[in-house]
Amino acid sequence: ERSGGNFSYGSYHSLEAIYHEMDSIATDFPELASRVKIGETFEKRPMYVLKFSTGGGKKRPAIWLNAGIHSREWISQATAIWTARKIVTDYQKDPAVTSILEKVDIFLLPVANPDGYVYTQTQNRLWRKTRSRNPGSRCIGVDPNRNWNASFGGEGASDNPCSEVYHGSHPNSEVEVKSVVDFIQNHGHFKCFIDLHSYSQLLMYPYGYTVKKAPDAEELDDVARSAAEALASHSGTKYRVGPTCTTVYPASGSSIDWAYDNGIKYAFTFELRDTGHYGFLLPANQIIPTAEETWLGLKAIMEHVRDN
Ligand code: ING
Ligand code: ZN
Repeated sequence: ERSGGNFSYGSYHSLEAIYHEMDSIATDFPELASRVKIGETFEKRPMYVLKFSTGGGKKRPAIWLNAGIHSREWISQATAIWTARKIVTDYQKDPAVTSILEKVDIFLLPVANPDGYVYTQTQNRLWRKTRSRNPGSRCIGVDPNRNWNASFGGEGASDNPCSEVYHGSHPNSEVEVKSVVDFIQNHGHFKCFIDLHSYSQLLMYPYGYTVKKAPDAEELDDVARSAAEALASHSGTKYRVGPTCTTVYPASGSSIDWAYDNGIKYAFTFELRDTGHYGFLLPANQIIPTAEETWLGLKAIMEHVRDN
């Protein structure tokens, strides 16, 4: 079972500690979990995903769980690593987890923006973007949730490198985004992409780049509503549900719009706790309650993916 067991899930951790815990999970459950390097960041840090799979050779349909694309949204990375431990401990105990993993593989990227995450821990707690250099500007970084090839450069993104929503020089200019895109495209069987952000308590689906309804909007709305209901059943936390564009604001070049337009129908973004009292600075004593309730929402989505 657990070898180390000294990682405290109710605390925020350094990148190094999160990477070490990912390694421990893979070591504790070698037949279920493995740590895979998918690339390197601008500052040459490794990017690691945890792969959960019960199937041998043949490629199963897969679910991508993305977290921490915006570095300051610490509840996202913390929820993701808790979720990793939850998956391995509940496999063969929770029939839902067991049946999901009989049919699909899960890939979890807990820190999608490692350079930014380190920067929030050492220099500026509220840093959102990557840490890449922008030629011709003194400002640093690109918004990695405006950098995907989905109506790139459209509404809700900025061409000013000093903006918090700077889209970058071209789609996938950020190596952190490109690494995920390449991995997903090379794999070829992803049918679900979930991105964890904070804050606002929202569960959204495409589109962000247009007010046009996605072809699958009705199904996605149904799935999101049942996920939000499952989430609320834990302790009453209320989520609003809807398409990104009209639920928060227009935003082009986002991860879930790219996923959806590239054949990954079940594309969702969670905006986790809270609604603004603490905002990005959510106290650590809310990590486990947030992760527990979010897990119920994630499971509802993954069960739908399993069956469809
Ligand atoms: N919010 C998201 C952002 O990237 C979002 C909202 C979700 C936009 C999905 C586009 C697609 O701005 C936060 N808090 O980052
Ligand atoms: Zn975000």
